[in-house]
Amino acid sequence: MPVGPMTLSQFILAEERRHPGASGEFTGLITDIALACKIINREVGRAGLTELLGDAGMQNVHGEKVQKLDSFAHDVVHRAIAHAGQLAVCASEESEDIIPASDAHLPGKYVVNFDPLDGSSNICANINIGTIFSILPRVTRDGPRTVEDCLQPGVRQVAAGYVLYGTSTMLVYTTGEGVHGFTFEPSIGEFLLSHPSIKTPERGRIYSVNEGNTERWEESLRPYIEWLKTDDAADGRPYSGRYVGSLVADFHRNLMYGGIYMYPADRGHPRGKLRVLYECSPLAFVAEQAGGMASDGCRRVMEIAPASLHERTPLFIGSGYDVRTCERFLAPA
Ligand code: P6P
Repeated sequence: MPVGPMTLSQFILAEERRHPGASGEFTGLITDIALACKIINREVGRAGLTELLGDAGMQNVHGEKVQKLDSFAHDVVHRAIAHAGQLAVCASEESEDIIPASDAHLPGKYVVNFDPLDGSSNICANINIGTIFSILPRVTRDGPRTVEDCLQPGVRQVAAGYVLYGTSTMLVYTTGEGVHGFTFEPSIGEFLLSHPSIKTPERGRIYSVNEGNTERWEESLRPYIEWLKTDDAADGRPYSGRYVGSLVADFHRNLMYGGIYMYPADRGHPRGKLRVLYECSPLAFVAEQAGGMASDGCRRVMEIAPASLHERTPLFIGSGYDVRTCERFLAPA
């Protein structure tokens, strides 16, 4: 009887065994994040039925006010990662400040920056949304955990990834040794290895950007977008425009097919819209590990050390050829 594909837990344990010094704390943390995403997946899949859209204004069985899906997802992830001692401190898109691990046990050695439910405004249209996570080592020694533990450049990440809630729910992550995709099998409640060693095409034929903002962009971006749309069959252009408006969905499609996702600075978003710590850095780690690139227009996103938790950056991410070409158009003449 074939055993079937490897589960996420089996894969992570096999990875742990390849690192003799591993304490198992990291394994526990990734497993806890996956558990949280299974719970979020269940609620996202039934949101239209259980009034989780917006503030339902009703109480659940515990007498608690039923929360918006974003804060629900935040609570689920925080509860899952903060319970067992691997966590020192975390930061969330849903929390203004850092959330130190409780003093109930010795603080762990890991930091988690996460976006509990990115693109949740799309849930009412049944469009794919996602959870994004970034895991880093604690930098403060003993004593209180501080915001410095969270404010680290992407090159310091020990792991990063996302869960895409959609037609099938997938967990995609990297620890710096390639990118691996797991598809959720609800009948057994497990993420199963379905996409080992994901590599993104060196060049794609898809570009993803909100062209409704064209008039607000810096001048140098428009020639690049026009270049992408020029009919030059010998060079594989025009590219196809694909923009879901849900970062994880757009990123994952381009990761698999090749292409470039852009959220540039514009008059409405002078530093871009997407946040460094829990959107751009983790996806940049995945993109680079899959053979792609992630730039703010002129430098690696992974080298950005944000000065504040919710700092934003312009983001150009995807196939190496496409990101490099975009940078050439954006470079000062
Ligand atoms: P716009 C969702 O709000 C989000 O953060 C990303 O998921 C998405 O890619 C982007 O914003 C869409 O922004 O301004 O194009 O609607």
